[in-house]
Amino acid sequence: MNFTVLTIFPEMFQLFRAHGIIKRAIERNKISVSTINIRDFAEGRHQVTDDRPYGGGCGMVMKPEPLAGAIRSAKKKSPDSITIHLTPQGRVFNQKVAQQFALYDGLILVCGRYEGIDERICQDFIDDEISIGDYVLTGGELASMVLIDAVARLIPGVLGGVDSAEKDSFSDDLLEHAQYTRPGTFEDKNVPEVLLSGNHKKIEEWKLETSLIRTFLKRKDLLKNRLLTEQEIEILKKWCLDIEKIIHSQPLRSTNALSGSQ
Ligand code: 4FL
Repeated sequence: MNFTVLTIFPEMFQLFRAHGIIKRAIERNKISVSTINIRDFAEGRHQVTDDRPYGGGCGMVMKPEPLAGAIRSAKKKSPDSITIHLTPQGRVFNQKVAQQFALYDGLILVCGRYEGIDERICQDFIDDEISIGDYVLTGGELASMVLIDAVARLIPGVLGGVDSAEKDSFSDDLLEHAQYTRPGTFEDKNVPEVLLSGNHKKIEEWKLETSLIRTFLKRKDLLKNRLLTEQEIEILKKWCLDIEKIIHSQPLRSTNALSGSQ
């Protein structure tokens, strides 16, 4: 996968490339992360990349000519890529979108600064618009790093383990189960006994149950979107029964509305 970033701040990507899994993936030729400086395609002694908006208003708009030059140059180098503009107006990025992008040969990521980019670029040069969330940044650079990071780890061979990416939160709409490491006791709190039992069937059941309960408590919206397995339905039914038992063990009280609240 070739990521080509179009930006007026290519230096921002140096640290991103230089660490961890992204660095290793580049070294192993699983991905490339290159930058094109939009300013290199700007004319004149000052190589200006922005200008005042037609119709007035505050802020500056990125000029179309340097962007067009930079996008054409990127497409020449990576012809089977799609061109994505990072913008708050795009569809919101998530794991599903990341999985779709991971299937392409290359992604050309256009990072806007100022108040945005000239509309004619959006219409004629951009294939897709992506937002990483409903907030405004000072530019698209951090958004494109988020996108690259999420997509890169889905490329075969980028992560260590064979199935590390498939087991993620979100890839099946369930949050990860709780995690523990040594020591067995930390500040008077113990690791759950089942994890020390060596009983792999029990451990897998515990992992599924903690995944479900965390998703239920923290992200009910994810559970509603999910086709539950039979085992998951059994776990949820068991909770229902446990809760009903608690309710039914309560002493009877009057149903008279007048005596209720006081
Ligand atoms: C891009 C915000 C993607 C959220 C300013 C320029 C942005 C953004 N997702 N803010 N680009």
